[in-house]
Amino acid sequence: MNPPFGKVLIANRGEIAVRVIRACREMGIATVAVFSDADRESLHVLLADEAVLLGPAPAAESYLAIDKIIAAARATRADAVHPGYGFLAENAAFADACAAAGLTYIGPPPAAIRAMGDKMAARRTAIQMKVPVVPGTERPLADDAEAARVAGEVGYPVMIKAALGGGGKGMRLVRQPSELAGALRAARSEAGGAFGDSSVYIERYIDEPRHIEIQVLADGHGGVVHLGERECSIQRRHQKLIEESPSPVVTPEMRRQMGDAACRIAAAAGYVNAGTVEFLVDRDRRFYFLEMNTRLQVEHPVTELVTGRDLVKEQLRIAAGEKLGFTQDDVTWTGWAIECRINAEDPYANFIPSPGLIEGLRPPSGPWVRDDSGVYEGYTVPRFYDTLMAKLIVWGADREAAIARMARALGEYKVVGIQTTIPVLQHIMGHPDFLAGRLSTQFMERLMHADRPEAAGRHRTVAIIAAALAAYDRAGRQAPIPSSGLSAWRRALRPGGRSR
Ligand code: MV4
Repeated sequence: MNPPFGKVLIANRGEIAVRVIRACREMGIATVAVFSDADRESLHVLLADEAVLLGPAPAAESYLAIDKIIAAARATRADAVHPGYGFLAENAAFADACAAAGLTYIGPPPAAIRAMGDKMAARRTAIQMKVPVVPGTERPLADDAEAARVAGEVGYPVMIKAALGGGGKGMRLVRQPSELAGALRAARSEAGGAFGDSSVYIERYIDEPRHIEIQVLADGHGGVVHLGERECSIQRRHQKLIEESPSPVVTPEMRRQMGDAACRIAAAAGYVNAGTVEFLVDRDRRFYFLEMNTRLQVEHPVTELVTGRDLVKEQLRIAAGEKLGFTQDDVTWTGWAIECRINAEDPYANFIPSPGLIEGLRPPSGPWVRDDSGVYEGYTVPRFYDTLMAKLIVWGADREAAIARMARALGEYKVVGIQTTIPVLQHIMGHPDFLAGRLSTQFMERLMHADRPEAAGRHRTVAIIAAALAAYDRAGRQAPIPSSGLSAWRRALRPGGRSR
C-alpha cells in the first residue's frame, strides 16, 4: 500500500504526538514534531524524523500559535497536519488555516467542527435525526420568565447549559424554582467570559448518569460506521480517569441503536474522519444525545483493542481521501479493554499537579498490556501542560480478566520522583462498585467524600477502603524516598516499594 502522505506534522506533544508518530512510521510516512522551550527533551521530539521549535513554554506562544505551526509545516514541506486532542484540535480556524496553506488537515471539515461546537445546534441536529435528547429547550432562553416556564414544564431539577459550552463550563444545576434566577445569571456570566457568548439553554437533570460515547469513522465518500461504545463514567471534574469498552450496561441491541444514532448525527453534520458522539445514559438505560467531539479522543485505544482497528491509521487514510476499507457488518468486537490515565498528580493532595524529574520508571509489560506513554526515566515533566503522562491499556477475554490484568499491570508500574494517579487507580480496580460495573459520573465524588460520616453511612465499603488508603498513605509518607542515588529508587522499584 502506498503511504497516504509523504510527511505529516503533528501539532501536539506528549503521548498523543508519540501515538501519531508511531502510526506514521508504520505506514512509511515521515514525521515532523513541533515543540516548545519546555519540551526540548520530550519523547515526541526524540522520536520524530524532524522537530521544529515553536517558541516559549506557554501554550499560547507555542502549541496554540497557529501561524508558527503553519510556518513549521511550510518550512519542513509537510503535506498534512494532525492536531491530536486538546490544543488546536476542534479549532475550526486552525483547520481553515491549514487548508489555506495547502495542508491537509487530518480531522473533520471546519464546517462540521463549527456545527458541533454549538451545543444547541448539535441538539437540533439530533432532534432532526430522531435521536433522543434530554427534554429541554431547542433555542437559547430569551429571559428569566421563559426559563421559569420551561423549567416548570420539564420538571425540577434542571440543568442550565451554555450554548457553546462543554466540559461543564457554564453549567448549573437548579434544584428548585427559587435557585433559578441566580443560576441563570451565574451560567450566563461564566459562558460570556469563557466563550464570548452568554446564550444558555435548559435540560431536565439526569441524576447519576453514565457517560457512554460512540466512536464513529466517516470517509469523504458517504461511508459512515461506528466502532461501538466506550464507558467513561469514572471521571473527576470532567477529567476522565478510567475508560472501558464495551460498557457493562450496553447490550448488542442498545449498541446497534446508539451506534445507528451516532452515525445518523455524523452523516447529518457532514462529518468526515474520526469522531465521538457522547450520550448520557440514565438508570433505566435510556440514552440521550449530549454532544459530539470532533477529534480523536484520549481513550481511543480501548476501541482499538476490542475492534482490532487502528484509529490513527484510519484517520490518515480518510484524510487522504480514501474510502473506508470496511462496512458496518465487518466491525466485530472481541473481549474487553480498560484504560487507566497515569497523571502526574498527587491523589492524596486533591490531585494537585506533580511535575518534576522522573528519577525512576519501570512501566508494566507482558501479555495484552499497552503503555502509551509520553515520558521516560530521566525526563522532567514540565509544569506548563496537562498532567497526562501515560495511558495504560489492557485487554482481557472478559471484564473480570481485564480488571485482573489492569490490577496486575498497575502493580508493576513504578514511578519514582513524582506523584501519580496510580494508587487511586489501583484502589478503584479493587472497589466493589467498580467490580460490579455500578458506575456513574458521581463515582469519584463518592469515593473522595467517603470519609464524611454521612457519606460513610450510605457507602460503607467505600469509606473503609478510603480509610485504608489514607493509612497506607501516612505510612508511605513517613519514609520519603531520598531524591538522589541509584539504590534509593532501585529499592522503590521493588515489589511493595512505593510508586513515587
Ligand atoms: C448533564 C448531566 C445531567 N443532566 N445534563 C457535563 C459536561 C457536559 N458536557 C454535560 N454534562 C452533564 N450534563 C443533564 N441534562 C450531567 C452532566 C455531567 C457529566 C456528564 C458527562 C460526564 C461527566 C459528567 C460529570 C458531571 C455532570
